[in-house]
Amino acid sequence: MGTVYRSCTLCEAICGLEIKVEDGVIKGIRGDSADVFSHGHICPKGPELKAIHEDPDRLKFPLKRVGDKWEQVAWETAFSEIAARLHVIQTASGQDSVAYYAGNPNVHNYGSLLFAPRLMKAIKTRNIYSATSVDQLPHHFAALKMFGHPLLVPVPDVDRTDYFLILGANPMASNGSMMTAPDMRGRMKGIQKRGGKIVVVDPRKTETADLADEHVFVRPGKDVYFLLSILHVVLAGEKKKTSRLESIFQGADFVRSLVQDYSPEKTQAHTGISAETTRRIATQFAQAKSAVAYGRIGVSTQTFGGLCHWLINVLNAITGNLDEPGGAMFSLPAVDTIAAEGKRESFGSFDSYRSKARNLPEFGGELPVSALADEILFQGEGGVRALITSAGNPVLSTPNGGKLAQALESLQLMVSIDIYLNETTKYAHYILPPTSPLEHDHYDIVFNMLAVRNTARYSPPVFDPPAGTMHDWEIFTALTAAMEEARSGGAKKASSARAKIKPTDFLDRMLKSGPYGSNGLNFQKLVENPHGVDFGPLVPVLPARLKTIDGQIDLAPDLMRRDIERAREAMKETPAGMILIGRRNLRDNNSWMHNIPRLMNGSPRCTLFIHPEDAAKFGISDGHEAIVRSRVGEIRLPVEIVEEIMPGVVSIPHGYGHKKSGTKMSTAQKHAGVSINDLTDDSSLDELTGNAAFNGVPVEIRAASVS
Ligand SMILES: Nc1nc2c(c(=O)[nH]1)N[C@H]1C(S)=C(S)[C@@H](COP(=O)(O)OP(=O)(O)OC[C@H]3O[C@@H](n4cnc5c(=O)[nH]c(N)nc54)[C@H](O)[C@@H]3O)O[C@H]1N2
Ligand SMILES: Nc1nc2c(c(=O)[nH]1)N[C@H]1C(S)=C(S)[C@@H](COP(=O)(O)OP(=O)(O)OC[C@H]3O[C@@H](n4cnc5c(=O)[nH]c(N)nc54)[C@H](O)[C@@H]3O)O[C@H]1N2
Ligand code: SF4
Ligand SMILES: [Mo]
Repeated sequence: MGTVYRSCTLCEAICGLEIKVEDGVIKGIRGDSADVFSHGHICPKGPELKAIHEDPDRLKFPLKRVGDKWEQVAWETAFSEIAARLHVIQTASGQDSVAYYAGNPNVHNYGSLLFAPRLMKAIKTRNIYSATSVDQLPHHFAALKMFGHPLLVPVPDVDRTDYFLILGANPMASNGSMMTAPDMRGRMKGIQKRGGKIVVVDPRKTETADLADEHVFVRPGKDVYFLLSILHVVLAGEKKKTSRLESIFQGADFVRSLVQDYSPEKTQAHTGISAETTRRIATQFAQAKSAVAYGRIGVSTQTFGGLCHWLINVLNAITGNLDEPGGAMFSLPAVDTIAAEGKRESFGSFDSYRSKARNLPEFGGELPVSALADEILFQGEGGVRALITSAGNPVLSTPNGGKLAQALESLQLMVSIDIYLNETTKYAHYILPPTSPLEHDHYDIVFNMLAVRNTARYSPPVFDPPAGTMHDWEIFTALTAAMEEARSGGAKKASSARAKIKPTDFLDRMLKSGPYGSNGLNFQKLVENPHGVDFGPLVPVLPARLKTIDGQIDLAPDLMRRDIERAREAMKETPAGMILIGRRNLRDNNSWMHNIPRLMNGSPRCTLFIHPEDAAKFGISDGHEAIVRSRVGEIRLPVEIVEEIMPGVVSIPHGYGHKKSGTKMSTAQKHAGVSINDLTDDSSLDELTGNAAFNGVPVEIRAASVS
């Protein structure tokens, strides 16, 4: 019997786990009460790492599709065949004819993060995509333009704030995002115990809104006008405090004159939020001892995502809450990739090239994944002919997934690095399955960067990898070497070219050169502290940590100044009929955990939430099915009539639609549901950042005939 302490890699909360193992079998997984950050908190998904590990449907060896059959293939054969074909395709159709898509679990896997870039470099393509452009791209965009680095993303200091304004986030379901904070329920209760206040702005009265002091319905996609009006009131009234950083703010005059046009009286018809409510929230925010505005998926994945995150940062800054305790702060992570980059002219690129078919701008070396289907379908020079996916399920997770699925069928070669045969990987010619999450080690590079407290923790593997299996990072290394060999016409031997370096070698180096290295932090120190090392609450880090060339904070970047005109124009549009938004459930994890029986019991979750007034209007009764149609598609699903959704709005969770046959997962097949992304529109983007606009999709609803 042994006990392994490690952190959970399923979501951003990085909870500490205590895993009991006997004779090579997991006997129990529970929260690690000694974890310096999560103190024993977990959610129902954490213990299911055992079920993922033991899932008979999880792939264990490489597969090759021959006709419509899957055959087992040796790793070395797969690598050399793939590399040879990629080389032929690139020789015939150019380097950019090979595309790469990285899905969400990559950021929960430090081996992938450290070794995937080597493969990118070997492939030398501009057609790189990831889940970033269906998720948090607007945060990075605002961070780059305002603070000079895409990763300088402020996080709400929830443990000290007196006023927490939440827009479009539901941490009670998601466990927090771009805000690593295990036990958000406890932390939110802490705010209220201190006498603080929580206000939630959301078109649905969510589980988080239920916990808050106030919930305000907002029309989907109209937050930008609410934020402008909040700033209107704040800048016209008295503020409790001014910012310590005011002397390095640029563009404050632009903001001041801009928001004059957006009185709450003028925007209330657009937002659905009364002028009186907006005025009260603005005044409370400005008068609070400390306050922080925080926005997530609801305001990131909509047509004004970039503007929303810019205005949220501006609000925190001008009320004196940027880089101050209780406000929007920056982490100082033990592995500090931002500081490690040193000084140079520009961090992160934008619009240095564009996608071939859609002419959409690159950000940070990536193109918007909403463009991927069109780039594959593009027949001219520069079209995508081959695709590598890693830990991604874009058929279910990107807008107009049905169109993408069709496009995938036309690829000359598709390779998927994935643990399952699913709605996306079924189109691959080769599936390369890595080891299970419990068979490799981990250090959270990404989420410590977004954490509400500075801590560090190393996760050792629970099991040795079975013979003949490979970790994600080893697959990247092997593919990289195979590509180099194919390019050199065999002169450079793949096996000898393989790097001997392991993720832990990087980790030790990064910890030593990080902010706590001089105090003795290194890999060994983390191994000796299995429950983590605590460096305390967040500390002010500006202006030192800024990466802007002039050392200033730009409150009104040029691109935002220009994009605000788009929002102004949109005020003239007549409101559409019914509007579709998304939602998450605590027991889901995007598209890929529906094969876990214990997470799937209870009533079906892939349902349409509709307000009683609307249900009556469309003649839909509870338990019946509705047909939902958008510009791009139509789906049919069961209805739940609920008061918690705003009239005029309907909601469907994403990640379902497992009947897209050819997949193996038996439990997921039973709870198949339908895909909201057969309705979301690949042509509807945040035009500023290129991020997908999942929220605010115009739809038509009708009752399905009862059979
Ligand atoms: N309508 C709508 N669509 C959305 C969203 C929404 O709110 N609404 N949210 C968006 C967001 S925020 C995100 S992040 C994306 C997610 O988009 P994706 O990342 O494309 O989708 P996931 O469902 O996370 O798929 C993860 C894949 O990784 C595989 N996998 C799991 N663990 C590992 C591993 O350790 N190694 C490897 N190699 N593979 C692994 C799984 O089998 C699965 O195929 O979805 C987006 N889509
Ligand atoms: N259980 C579970 N946890 C997860 C995931 C999961 O799939 N399941 N996915 C993980 C991932 S990849 C991510 S990125 C995070 C996301 O973390 P969150 O952003 O906290 O997740 P959501 O529950 O999608 O919350 C988005 C909220 O925005 C609201 N909303 C929709 N449209 C609008 C709008 O126009 N304006 C406003 N103000 N609100 C709007 C929705 O009603 C919803 O309540 O969750 C992570 N954690
Ligand atoms: S909250 Fe997230 S990190 Fe914590 S146990 Fe649940 S899935 Fe894992
Ligand atoms: Mo995400």
